[in-house]
Amino acid sequence: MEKHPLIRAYETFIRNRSLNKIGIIGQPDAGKSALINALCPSKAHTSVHTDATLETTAYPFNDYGFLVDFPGVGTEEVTVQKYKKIIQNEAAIEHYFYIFSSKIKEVDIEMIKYLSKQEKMITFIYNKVDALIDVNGEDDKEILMRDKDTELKVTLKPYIKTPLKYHFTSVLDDTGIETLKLHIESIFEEEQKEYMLRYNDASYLESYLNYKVNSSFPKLFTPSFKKIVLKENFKVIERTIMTHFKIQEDDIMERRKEWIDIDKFVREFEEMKEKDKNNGLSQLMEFTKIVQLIRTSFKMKSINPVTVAVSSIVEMGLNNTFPIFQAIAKYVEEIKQIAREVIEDDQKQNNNAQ
Ligand SMILES: Nc1nc2c(ncn2[C@@H]2O[C@H](COP(=O)(O)OP(=O)(O)OP(=O)(O)O)[C@@H](O)[C@H]2O)c(=O)[nH]1
Ligand SMILES: [Mg+2]
Repeated sequence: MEKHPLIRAYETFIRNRSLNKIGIIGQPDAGKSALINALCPSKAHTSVHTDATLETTAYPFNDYGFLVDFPGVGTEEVTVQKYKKIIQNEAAIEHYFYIFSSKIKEVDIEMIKYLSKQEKMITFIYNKVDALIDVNGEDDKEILMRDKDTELKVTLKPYIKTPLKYHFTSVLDDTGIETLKLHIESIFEEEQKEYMLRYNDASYLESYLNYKVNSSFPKLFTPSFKKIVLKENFKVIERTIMTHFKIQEDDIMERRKEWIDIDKFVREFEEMKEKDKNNGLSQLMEFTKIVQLIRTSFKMKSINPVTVAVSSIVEMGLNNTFPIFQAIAKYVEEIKQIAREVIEDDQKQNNNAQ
């Protein structure tokens, strides 16, 4: 069955808030980009030094996870200070792969200390293991790899609590690539669970719906709003709000068994006002009340856009606009409630399917 457009929009909202990225960081020329090429279906830029990676780029690993290519640590182009900024900008990345292909340097230690202080998880990878050769011509891979692990332990033990062990890889002869893929999949699987938790979390749903209410304001109070109000052409407003929330006619009919009408709300609020006539509002009072109503209904922090929108209407000499604004606010509330029900139904279905 085709997914409801509202459900798809909500999924994107949740996905954009998930942390399913792994940062690929490490020594210059260590083969970070080459590893990404070996792991991801799309291609990263590998270098012959001239096109070294200088910014971060995210490459999709699968449907819900990205590998992010970082520049090499300790080059003239990117200072350590600049590097820390790049990491700060990528605050959503919680997991880093630190790629080595030679001796551990001071800058590596500084960056690793920094990452660990930011509470990032780090996996240590030693790439180009095919080229691992001892200065004495010693060629026993097992011994050379053990020595590398020892260097890692001894150097980083003061700063890192997690077990210090390299994952050895070679892009050239495919060593360790498949197991690295499995490792990445297991990290993203955790993320997928997190995603489901967030998807079903009432507070995420609330913040999504509030965001929709909030962002509907500029769509409603456009220059043509005056004309619409003058002609009492409320169908246009209904359409705008429904489209904005991605609510379809069927959603309303199935859940309410009748059409929701701004027109009807206006009449209701007018009647209420009529009964209240004795404490008759002055035009200024009405203006203030409208501004207040819009601010609270649309959760507007700044009063400016509201006053601009409202004053242009009141300037038209339109008295008695308060019921119209009340009716629109009520309509937005109703559509928001239907959107909530559509998403909650999907959450229930997901839970039953599990
Ligand atoms: N022998 C060998 N060479 C490799 C391996 N992986 C990458 N290379 C080579 O190393 C060079 C650098 O690779 P890149 O992937 O550009 O390295 P990088 O870490 O992204 O480099 P920067 O972005 O400049 O920091 C290229 O010439 C690759 O072909 C490997 O496993 N073994
Ligand atoms: Mg690179």
